[in-house]
Amino acid sequence: MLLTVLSWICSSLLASASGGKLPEAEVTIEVLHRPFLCHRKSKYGDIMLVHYEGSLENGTVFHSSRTEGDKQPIWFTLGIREVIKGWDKGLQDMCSGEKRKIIVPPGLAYGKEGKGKIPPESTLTFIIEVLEIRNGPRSHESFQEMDLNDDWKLSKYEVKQYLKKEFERHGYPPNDTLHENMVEDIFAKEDENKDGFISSREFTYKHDEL
Ligand SMILES: *[C@@H]1O[C@H](CO)[C@@H](O)[C@H](O)[C@H]1NC(C)=O
Ligand SMILES: *[C@@H]1O[C@H](CO)[C@@H](O)[C@H](O)[C@H]1NC(C)=O
Ligand SMILES: [Ca+2]
Ligand SMILES: [Ca+2]
Repeated sequence: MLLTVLSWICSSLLASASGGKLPEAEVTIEVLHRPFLCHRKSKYGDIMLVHYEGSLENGTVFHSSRTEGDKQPIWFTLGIREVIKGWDKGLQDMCSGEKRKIIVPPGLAYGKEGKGKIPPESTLTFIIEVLEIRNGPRSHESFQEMDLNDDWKLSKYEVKQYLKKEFERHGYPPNDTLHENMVEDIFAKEDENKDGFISSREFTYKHDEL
């Protein structure tokens, strides 16, 4: 999906933006429903489709994906700070169909600033229902899919083929210039040892942020 391609490109920026560390309060997790069958559990780098409702300490709901906006569930990538830290921490090991209540301290949510309807220093409660879990762009499976010649590294050609395919799948017209620019961007960020390939180690998320 295009979104995941873009989040792949942005992920190293997002991961490095999280700044200094203080001892932090933890997320409280309560499992409200867990399906009998669970084929896989969510892990860092997965993309997840969820419905959620968020409320303040006094019970006021500040957002509900089922009733507000376009009423659609949202996709996000777990573990890359695309969402608040409390979600990255509190939504691991979930099954498709599982429902959780998580209580997130301000330090793992919107902190001192708050955001929109959320006042500064708010502890937030979310009811989150997972509808779908897919391999994210950083998964082992994605790497294997991209590594056309199975040599455990990605060449520029392989990354470009992947972008082309993803854009086509989303109905975008072919644009060689765009894809080449994106490939250059990706290699500038991800090919750390500058050998012209992205190794599986370079490809995998660095998890030390969490
Ligand atoms: C709950 O807190 C929010 C933010 O401080 C406030 O706007 C809202 O009026 C409060 N609701 C109730 C029922 O106290
Ligand atoms: C292709 O992408 C380039 C670079 O992003 C852009 O400038 C150009 O307008 C695009 N061409 C088409 C036909 O969309
Ligand atoms: Ca390869
Ligand atoms: Ca490399």
